[in-house]
Amino acid sequence: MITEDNKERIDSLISKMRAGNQRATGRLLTLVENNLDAAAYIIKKIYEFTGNAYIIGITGAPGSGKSSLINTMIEKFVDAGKRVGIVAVDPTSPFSGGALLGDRIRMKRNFSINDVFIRSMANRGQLGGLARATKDLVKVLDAAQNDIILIETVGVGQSEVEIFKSAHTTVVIVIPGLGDEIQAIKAGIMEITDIFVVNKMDFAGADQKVAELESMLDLNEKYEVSNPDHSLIVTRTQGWRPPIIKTNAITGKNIDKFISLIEKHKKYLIENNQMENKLKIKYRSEVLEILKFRMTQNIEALIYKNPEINQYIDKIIAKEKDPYSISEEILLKFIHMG
Ligand SMILES: Nc1nc2c(ncn2[C@@H]2O[C@H](COP(=O)(O)OP(=O)(O)OP(=O)(O)O)[C@@H](O)[C@H]2O)c(=O)[nH]1
Ligand SMILES: [Mg+2]
Repeated sequence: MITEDNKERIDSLISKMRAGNQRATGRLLTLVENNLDAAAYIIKKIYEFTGNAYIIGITGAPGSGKSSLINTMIEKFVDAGKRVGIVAVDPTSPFSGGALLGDRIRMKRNFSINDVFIRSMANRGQLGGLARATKDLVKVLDAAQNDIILIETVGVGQSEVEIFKSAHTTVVIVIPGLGDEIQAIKAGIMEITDIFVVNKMDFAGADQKVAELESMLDLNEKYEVSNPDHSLIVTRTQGWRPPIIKTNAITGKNIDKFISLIEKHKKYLIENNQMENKLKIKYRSEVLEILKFRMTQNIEALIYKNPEINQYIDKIIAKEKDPYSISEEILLKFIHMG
């Protein structure tokens, strides 16, 4: 629940954010990340202002150079007169020790706070899930009039797939060496990638990595998704063969080419009327997630807080009824799906 006072405070933060105040944006992001009631209130208020940013998801194994690549991308975008927002999702992997990714996006230049806004998320325990929080943060940055939003995540697990449903272009970074890595994540990779980056091209084996990826793409003839409307897991673009680009995120080599691939992909989405498809996939799953979360909350409240439930549980203990029958009775009596 949010009080009227808090609503007023949030309304004023939204006005300030819309006028370009980045501190207000930061406070709204914190609310959206940590407080589900506030998130619902804020998203309802700002939704009409979203839909203008171009959203780019970037993933890859720990240490593959995601933050470094983002760093060079920021420079290019800012030089082109764009405002850039970044959401970095921190891995819980014990190898990373829980450090904040945002801190590791070492800026080579000092950008004006008006041009670049970075938010890192330190844990995966957000209410309603990590993907929910990430997607809502992206909406706030979108309404804050950023032209480009970059999302950094690690790996290609379920949360990442969910997050990348929000992205227009999804970039997967691999590095030379580690031949088995592609084998292991092949399935997940094929379902989300729009562009492959072979970063650390200065390392031995970059061309071999490109060849490996090309042959993986050759094997996968199906760039078509059979039923995109109902797709739960596939976020990549239909009919689009993901291009592969070698980069050096430190020297900036090939970054211009990489960015023009993103532009090419964007053009493809627009020319093939796939923007709307993306939105369908995105919002169907967002609504599903919100409903699942709300229903779970309601059911938990029923089971743990409603004393009437005791008599049902007692019947199970007394062996009068089994848990399945009791669940069906509870469903009929208390839960109205209509
Ligand atoms: N030689 C070389 N080193 C690179 C390149 N790109 C990144 N690095 C280095 O690789 C290390 C990891 O880079 P990050 O950008 O932090 O990688 P990341 O994928 O963001 O890492 P996590 O956020 O920890 O998963 C750093 O020491 C970078 O300087 C590259 O193209 N060539
Ligand atoms: Mg990083």
